Amino acid sequence: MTVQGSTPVARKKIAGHVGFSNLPNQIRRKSVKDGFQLTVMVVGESGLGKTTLVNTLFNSQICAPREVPHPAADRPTTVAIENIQADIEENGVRLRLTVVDTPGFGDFVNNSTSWNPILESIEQRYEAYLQQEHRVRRTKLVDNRIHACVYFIQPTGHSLKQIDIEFMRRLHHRVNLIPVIAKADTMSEEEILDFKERILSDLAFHGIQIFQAPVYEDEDEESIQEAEEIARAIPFAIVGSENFVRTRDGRMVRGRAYPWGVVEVDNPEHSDFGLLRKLLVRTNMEELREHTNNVLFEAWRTERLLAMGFTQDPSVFQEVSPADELHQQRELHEAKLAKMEAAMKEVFREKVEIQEQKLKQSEVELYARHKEIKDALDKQREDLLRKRAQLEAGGSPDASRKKPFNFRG
Ligand SMILES: Nc1nc2c(ncn2[C@@H]2O[C@H](COP(=O)(O)OP(=O)(O)OP(=O)(O)O)[C@@H](O)[C@H]2O)c(=O)[nH]1
Ligand SMILES: [Mg+2]
Repeated sequence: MTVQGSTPVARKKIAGHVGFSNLPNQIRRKSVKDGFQLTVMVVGESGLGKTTLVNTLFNSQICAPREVPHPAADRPTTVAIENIQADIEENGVRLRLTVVDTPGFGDFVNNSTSWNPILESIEQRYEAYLQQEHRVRRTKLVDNRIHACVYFIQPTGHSLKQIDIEFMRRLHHRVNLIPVIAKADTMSEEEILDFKERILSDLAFHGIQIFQAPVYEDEDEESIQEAEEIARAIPFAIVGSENFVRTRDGRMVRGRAYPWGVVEVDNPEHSDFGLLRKLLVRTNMEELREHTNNVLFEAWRTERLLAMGFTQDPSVFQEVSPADELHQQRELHEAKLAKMEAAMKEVFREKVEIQEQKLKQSEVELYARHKEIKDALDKQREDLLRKRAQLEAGGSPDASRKKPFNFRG
């Protein structure tokens, strides 16, 4: 059965019970309709076992069986970035798992730009998602973004190599980084523990952030234990194998046979492979998806829009409580009322002033008229008084000319 480019449904449990059908109900209900979808990328130096891990993850039955090459023949190397996809179904719940296999670097003398195709691929996927978001009809978004990047570290037992540091420094703010120690079967248990510590301190020293598997205290005992186990084991010590071998006690297991015994892929005592698989498809699947969408993609989008000359108004993202909004609206309304009142008062004052002016004017006119009449009356009175005085003085020169009172003729 081949999977490259196609999406066969493997209606079998991969290496026993994976457990995504046991996810909390709330998450399940949300995802059950369309199924879960997760995209994982494997990155690292050439020959560290990326392709082998992908095949181990999907189980050899899902992937195309590889021809066993002659020991003298060249090892097959991955030449292009390729998707391997499978729908896994468990108790009626679907998981569409896509693993992106990348060609290893380290083959070239100059590795300084070897991260470019990887970064480009990650950003192109963001770009494709952004374009869909910008469409008017956004009913069905196809999410091909990388939710997790499994980074392979050579089992040197020393510290991280310069190329690892350079690579992870460029990747960590674009993708959830999950560092793994490749071919852990080549190291002893103590060496692995020691190497894990050294890797973590190197990463911290260089400020490289890897995916932090959270432990939620309010979950049941078993889940907390599992989450703690996963968080403690990072960077995972990985053993991959597509082959089944017979153990000394006669079991057929996926593993690697050595003269001294068999290293079993699915045995937690031998390899952290099981924990890596649990982290990806069960315990932290939702966190990987959420962190990719809410943090990494958002940061990329902001950088992208800024580069295009858009600035974002941060106030549009501020949450407004309805009470605050009501309060603000009331204040605005009150300010508007006060302004209207002030304008009305002004109009009123102007009208009053005009009326007062008019009144004053007519008062002046009235006074002038009053004075005129008074003057005329005063004059008349004076005349009369003068005439009376003349009459009283008698013998007035014109008194004889005055007609008697009852003169009729
Ligand atoms: N000892 C050991 N060998 C492994 C392991 N995984 C893979 N190998 C062997 O390492 C060789 C390279 O494995 P690949 O999976 O082709 O490596 P790759 O990382 O895909 O390499 P490129 O495609 O060139 O980047 C093969 O011979 C595998 O059998 C492992 O966990 N332990
Ligand atoms: Mg490969």
